[in-house]
Amino acid sequence: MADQFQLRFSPSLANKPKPPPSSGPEKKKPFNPFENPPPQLTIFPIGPSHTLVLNKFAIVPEHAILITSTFKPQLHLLEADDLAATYACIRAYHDCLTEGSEREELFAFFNCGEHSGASQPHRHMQLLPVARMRDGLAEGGKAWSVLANRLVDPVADSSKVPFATFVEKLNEGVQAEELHAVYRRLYRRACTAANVGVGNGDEALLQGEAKISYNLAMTKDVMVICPRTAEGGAVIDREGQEVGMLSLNGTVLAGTALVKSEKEWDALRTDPEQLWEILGKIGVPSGPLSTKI
Ligand code: B4P
Repeated sequence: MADQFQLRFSPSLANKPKPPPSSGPEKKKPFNPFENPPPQLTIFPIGPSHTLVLNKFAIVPEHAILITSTFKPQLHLLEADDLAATYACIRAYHDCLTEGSEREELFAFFNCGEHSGASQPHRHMQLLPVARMRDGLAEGGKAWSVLANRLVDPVADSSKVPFATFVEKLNEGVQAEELHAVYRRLYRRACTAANVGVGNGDEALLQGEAKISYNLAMTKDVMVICPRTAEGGAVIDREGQEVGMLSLNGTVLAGTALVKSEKEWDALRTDPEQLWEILGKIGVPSGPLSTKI
């Protein structure tokens, strides 16, 4: 299974501009890149409530972001229209078949909460073309496939990961209300696994801010939720020195991880087991609760 995990190296991200620390008496409101996205990055509106924009710091080409057209908190539970707009993008990408081309898939992910890899508070879903995630892999990326899709088969070796995931299949043409019902079921099971908010009744669990950190992934065929308890873990080189931190966001549910320094890259490539150990620390241990439907 470890060989089906994809490790990416993006040194340029280490130099990505960071917002200035917000200290001192005149605390400035942090910049929100999704409040008024520039026209060069704006693709088009998706329904009345969402807008598709390009990611300014994309790791793979065509990395798009689906933002709410007016501010909504990233930390709040998703609504039916968030999921419907995401599914509409996934479907449209799949159905758009030009002559001589093959059908292509989108991988959608959402980071929610302090341990999930999230940084922007304005609600947004991220969309990655699966074909672009294969670019550059050996033999056209035949050995790698999207982890979220593999998780529906609980007995397959390729579905085994050291953190709990909750997954349901999606019917073709699934509508907004059904997507929302699937999301709420998966979220409730993730809360149970994380032992958080359970016993307070659905009313408290399914309103307002999420009670857990989690990543959500969606493809044409599945929705997955992974409860998160840590953003990542330290990377250690052969001499036993800590050379950096591996941080994982929702792309972990595609079966990928990203490093930003050569030392981290070398340490993880020479010792792939270490990647597995870090993955074992980011969520709830996989076990009987982590069953699939
Ligand atoms: P968040 O949910 O808030 O956080 P994130 O994905 O972890 O992004 P962040 O920017 O914190 O992470 P990192 O440097 O590690 O998403 C915010 C999104 O908005 C990000 O996609 C960000 O790039 C984008 N954004 C920020 N400012 C913007 C602006 N002014 N205009 C438009 N978009 C803006 O990672 C950088 C990127 O690499 C992220 O997109 C991340 O999703 C991606 N990535 C990480 N692991 C990956 C992997 N294994 N494969 C492919 N891509 C990967």
